[in-house]
Amino acid sequence: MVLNGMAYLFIGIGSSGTAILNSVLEYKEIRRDKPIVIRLRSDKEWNKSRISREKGADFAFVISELDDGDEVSRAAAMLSECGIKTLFVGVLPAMRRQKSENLINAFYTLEKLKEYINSFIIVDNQRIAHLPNFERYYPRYNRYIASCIVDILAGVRDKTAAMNIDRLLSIISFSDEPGYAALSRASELTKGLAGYILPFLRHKPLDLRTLIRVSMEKLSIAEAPLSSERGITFLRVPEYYVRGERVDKELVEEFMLMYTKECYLAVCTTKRNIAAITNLFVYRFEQLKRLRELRGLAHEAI
Ligand SMILES: Nc1nc2c(ncn2[C@@H]2O[C@H](COP(=O)(O)OP(=O)(O)OP(=O)(O)O)[C@@H](O)[C@H]2O)c(=O)[nH]1
Ligand SMILES: [Mg+2]
Repeated sequence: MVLNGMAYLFIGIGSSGTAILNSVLEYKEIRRDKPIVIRLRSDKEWNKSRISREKGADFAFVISELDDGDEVSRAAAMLSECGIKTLFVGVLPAMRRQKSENLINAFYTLEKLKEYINSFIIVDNQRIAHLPNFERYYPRYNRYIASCIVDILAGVRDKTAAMNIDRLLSIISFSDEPGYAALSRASELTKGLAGYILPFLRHKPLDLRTLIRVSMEKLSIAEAPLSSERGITFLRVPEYYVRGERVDKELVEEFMLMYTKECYLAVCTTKRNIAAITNLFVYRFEQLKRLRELRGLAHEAI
């Protein structure tokens, strides 16, 4: 179970949670961690004993639907009973072509989970709802979210990145209310095609400004304000840049402070010729129109 010194559970709930989890598991670096994988599908196979046996886990990564809160509430209660820290990703239904019952349930699920969880990473399907037949884009959206999760885990795993699970969880939650976080990511090749064929060609200089700007266009919450309470940036680059001190951390911080009041940076390496920036922007409930809208629907229905 412990391979890179990090033992964790991966729990996917509902067809969205399971699909995103499967996309994450396509990455070899994740499979190498040998996480314990539990999929709770709509057939409601409940695997209580399995969670309770995993007391040695450093943390659990739960990716779940929110439309139907029973399963996820039980999982969260069980994890909290076992004292396992939980990093939670919840899929918010789009407004379009969804029964209002599902939207209202999503609000109540978030409320119910507050008892056990104090930070939510939100994957908002409304973000892709403008596309024709947007359901067809789920696989691509899932892969995008998976790439964010993989890079966050890389930052948590890397001992030199100054980020670990406790620090991450505390940054994304507030003392007086849960934090609601959006994901965003942008990447670029650090070598052109010629660099692949001729491996001795050097990596290009990093264009961190462009990476940050592009990533800001891809927040996982619809209509999220461009200014958040806190932000964590995970920067993943080939070792060449880290070794030669070619990463301008101050520039990243300066740029991030345009979008967030407090910012944290974790730099780690990748074996691929890719530079990627993954951000977690943390908001309070009232700052997010999408959450206020769901609450409005829930209150109207009473
Ligand atoms: N992002 C994303 N959303 C999905 C995916 N599959 C379903 N959804 C949507 O996510 C929300 C959460 O629902 P889920 O319970 O995961 O999916 P579901 O279609 O209700 O399926 P079951 O409950 O498992 O029968 C719903 O609004 C679904 O339309 C997916 O692969 N990716
Ligand atoms: Mg469902």
